[in-house]
Amino acid sequence: MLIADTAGRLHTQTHLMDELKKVKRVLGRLDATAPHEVLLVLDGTIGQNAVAQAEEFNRGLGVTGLVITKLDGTAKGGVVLAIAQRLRIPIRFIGVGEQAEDFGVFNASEFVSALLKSAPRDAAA
Ligand SMILES: Nc1nc2c(ncn2[C@@H]2O[C@H](COP(=O)(O)OP(=O)(O)OP(=O)(O)O)[C@@H](O)[C@H]2O)c(=O)[nH]1
Ligand SMILES: [Mg+2]
Repeated sequence: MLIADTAGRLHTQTHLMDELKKVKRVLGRLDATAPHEVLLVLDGTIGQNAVAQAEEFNRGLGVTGLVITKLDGTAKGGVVLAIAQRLRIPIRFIGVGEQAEDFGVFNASEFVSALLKSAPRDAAA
């Protein structure tokens, strides 16, 4: 198995986006079915901006899965819901801390339970 981990970039950096497209093209030349997965890693702390970024990367590269990191230390876990609704790209992995055990396969029902448990109680209730 080959994992090609690229350096981070913004979708507005045209030359770096072209570089990514080239990586994909070259892999496709070696094996017409490659790459078998194109994962986009998004920082969960950027909130709704993550949706816009994912849309742009998807347009240019055809993203097949998402990894959302830094869901610890942020109340913006709701971005996961926006991504699921708007993009329809599966979330494969999430990160909730800096240790290896804080990284794992995304489980939608576990995530929703945790999100509801951590939601602040309605002050009027
Ligand atoms: N709190 C927290 N920190 C994280 C999480 N994921 C990554 N980090 C930290 O964020 C920093 C950057 O992580 P990297 O894995 O180097 O990020 P990257 O996207 O590969 O960065 P580049 O390759 O430079 O583009 C490190 O200090 C990580 O420990 C997470 O889920 N939670
Ligand atoms: Mg890196």
